[in-house]
Amino acid sequence: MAREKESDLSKRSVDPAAQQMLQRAEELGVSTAFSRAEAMAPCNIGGAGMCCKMCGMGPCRLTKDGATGVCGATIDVIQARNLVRMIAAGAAAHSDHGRGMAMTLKATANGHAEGYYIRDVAKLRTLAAHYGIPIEGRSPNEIANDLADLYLAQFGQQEGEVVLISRAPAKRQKLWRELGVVPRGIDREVVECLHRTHIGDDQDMEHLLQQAVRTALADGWGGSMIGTDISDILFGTPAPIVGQANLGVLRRDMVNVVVHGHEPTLSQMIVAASMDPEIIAYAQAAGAKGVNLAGICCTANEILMRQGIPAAGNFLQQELAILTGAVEAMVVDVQCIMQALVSLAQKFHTEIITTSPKVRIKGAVHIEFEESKALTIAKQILKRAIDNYKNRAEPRIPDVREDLIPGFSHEYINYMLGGTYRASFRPLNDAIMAGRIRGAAAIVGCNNPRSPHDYLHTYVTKELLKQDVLILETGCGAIASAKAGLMVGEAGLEHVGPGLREVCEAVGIPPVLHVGSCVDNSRILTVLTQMVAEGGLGDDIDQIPAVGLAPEWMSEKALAIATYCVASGAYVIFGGASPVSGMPDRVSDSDLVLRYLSEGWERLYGGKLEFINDPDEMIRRTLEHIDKKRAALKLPAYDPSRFGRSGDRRVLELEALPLAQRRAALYGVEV
Ligand code: SF4
Ligand code: MSK
Repeated sequence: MAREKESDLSKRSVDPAAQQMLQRAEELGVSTAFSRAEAMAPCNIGGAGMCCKMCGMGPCRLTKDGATGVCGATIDVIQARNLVRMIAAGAAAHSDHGRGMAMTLKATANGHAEGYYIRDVAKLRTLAAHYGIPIEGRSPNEIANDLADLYLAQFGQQEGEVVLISRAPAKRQKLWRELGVVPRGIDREVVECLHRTHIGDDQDMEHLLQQAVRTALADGWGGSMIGTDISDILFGTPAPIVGQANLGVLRRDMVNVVVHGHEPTLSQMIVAASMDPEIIAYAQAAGAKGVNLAGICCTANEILMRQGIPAAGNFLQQELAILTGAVEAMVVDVQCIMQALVSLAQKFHTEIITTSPKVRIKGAVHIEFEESKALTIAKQILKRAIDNYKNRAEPRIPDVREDLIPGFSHEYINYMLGGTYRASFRPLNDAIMAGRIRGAAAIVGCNNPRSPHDYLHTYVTKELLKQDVLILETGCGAIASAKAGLMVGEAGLEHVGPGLREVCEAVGIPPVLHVGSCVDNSRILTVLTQMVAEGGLGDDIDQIPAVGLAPEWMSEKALAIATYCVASGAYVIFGGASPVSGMPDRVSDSDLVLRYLSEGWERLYGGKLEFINDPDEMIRRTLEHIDKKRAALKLPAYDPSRFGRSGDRRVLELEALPLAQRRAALYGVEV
C-alpha cells in the first residue's frame, strides 16, 4: 500500500520535495493543481480547438465532417481564431510587462522612483547608441529618459516598424518585410488580433495566422526584449552567481517571504528592504533571525539571476510552498498566480498579498505597488510578514535543495567565451563547427499537471546533454534543471557527451545555462543573432543547428514565444496537447491548422512548430534537425568518438596511471 502511494506520487512529480508536500496535502485532505487536474477531464472538443464562442449565436461545437458554425465558419478558421487569441493574450502579457519596465525607467530617469537607480550604464549607452540616441556628454538619466520615451513609443506606434526588429539578422528582417509580418506597433498588433477574430471578420486561416506571427514578433522582438533590456539597465545585467533551488531553501528560523509572478520592479525592492538594518532588527524583535526571501516562477528567476536569491520552486510548487506551513507571506504581482492560493493559504497562517493594480484575488490582502514609494511599500510588506511570524505552527520544510550557478545573460556568454579583451561568440561557433558541440537547444516554458511535474524537462535535458547538445534554459524549465543539479559547474559532467564536456571544462561552465525568465527568451534571440553575426553558421537563424523545446508548456505566453521563435527561423517542439490538435480520426481535415504550423510555416520562415508527446520522439527529432542543419552547412557529421581525450577527464585518466605509463602517454616514450 505504502509502495503504491509512492508510485502515485512519482507519477505526479519527479521532484522529491514536491512529492513530500503532495503527501502532506493528502494527509491534510486539501486539493492542489495536481489533484484538481486528475479530477478535471479536459473537454475534447475545446482541446482540439473546435469550439467557437466568439458570438452569442454559439457556442458552436464542430464535430462532424463538413460542419460549420451558425455563421458558416469552418473548423480551420475556428481553430486559427482560437489560436490567434491565445497568442495575442500571451504577447499582451509579456509586452505589458515590458511597458511597465519602460515606465519605471522613465520614472527613475526623472527622479520619481524611490530606491531605483541605473545600475548598468554601459548597457544603457550601448542600446541608446544602437538607436541613434546621443550619448556623449550626457548623464545616464538623460539617456535613460530618451530610451524610455523611444521604447514607450513602440507600444502606441501606428505605422512603420517596431525599432527592436533592427536587432535581428539583416536577412531575417528582409524576409519579414517581404512577408508583411514586421510589427508596426505592439499594441496595434494585439488589438488587430482581437478585431480580426471578432464575428464576421478575417475568415482565412493562413491570413489569420500571418497576423499571429506579426503579433508574436511584436512580443519577442518588442515587448519582451524591452522588458529584458530595461531590467538589466535598472537591476544589473546578470552574471554567474551562486544560488539554490527547491523548497528546502525555506528557513525554520527566519521569516519566509515568497515572491511570485513575473515583474522584477517590486521584488527587487523587497530584496533591498530585506537587507535593511531596520527590517532585520524588526524581524529579530519578533524572534526570527531575519527575513528569508525566496521566489517562485519567473519572479524567482529575476532575483536569482541577479542577486542569487533562492528559488523555492517553479509553477507547480506555488501551492506546495504554502503547504510547508513556513511561509509568512506570498507576495504576487502578475501572471501564473493560481487563484487557489488564497483558499489554501487560509488553512495556514500564510498571507497572500497582491500588489499589481492589474491583479486582485478575492480574499487576498491588497497592498498596491507604486514606484514613487517602492522602498516604503516593500518595507511595509515585510513588516506585515514579520508580524505574522508569531502565527506560524510547526512547519514541515522538505530538506531538499540544490546549488546552482545562474546568470548567463548573452553579454556574459559573449564575455565568458573570450574574456575582456577578445569577448566573442567565436569559440562557441567554432565548437559547433568542429562538432565538439553537436548543436544547441533552448528548453523553456512551464509545468503542467497533465504530465508529471519536471519529468519531461529533466529527461529531455539529460538525454540531449549525452548527445553533446548545449542547453540554454529559461522560466520554469530552468528551475527544473536547477533542482535536478544540472546547473552547477562540473557537477553531472560525467553524464555529458565527450565534446560538450571538454567545452564545459575548458570554459568552466555548467552544461545547462540558466538564461533567465520568460521575457528573457529574447536573450536567446540575441544569442542566435550574435552566432549568425560571428560567421560560419550561415547568414540567418534558420541555418543554425538549434532547436527550441517547451516540454511542459501550459500558458498562452508559451504559444507567443513559440510563434516568434518559429518566425525567427527556429524549429520548436512542444510537449503535451496541441490547442489545435483537431480530431483527424473523426473529422478529416481538422488538422489543417496543425499541419500549417509545421509545413506551412517552415516554407515561409524556415522554422516550424510541432506538438509531440513522446519524449524520445522529441529527442529524436531534435537531433535529426540539428544533424540536418549541420549537413546543410557542410559541417562534419557528429562523431563523439573524436572528442573527450582532453580536459579534466584526460587529466584524471593520466593521474590514475603508474608514473612510467603516465610519462609514456604524455611524451610518447618512457623517460
Ligand atoms: Fe458560432 Fe460563428 Fe458565433 Fe463562432 S462566430 S460562435 S462559429 S456563430
Ligand atoms: S512562470 S509562463 S509557468 S515558464 Fe514564467 Fe513558468 Fe510558464 Fe509561468
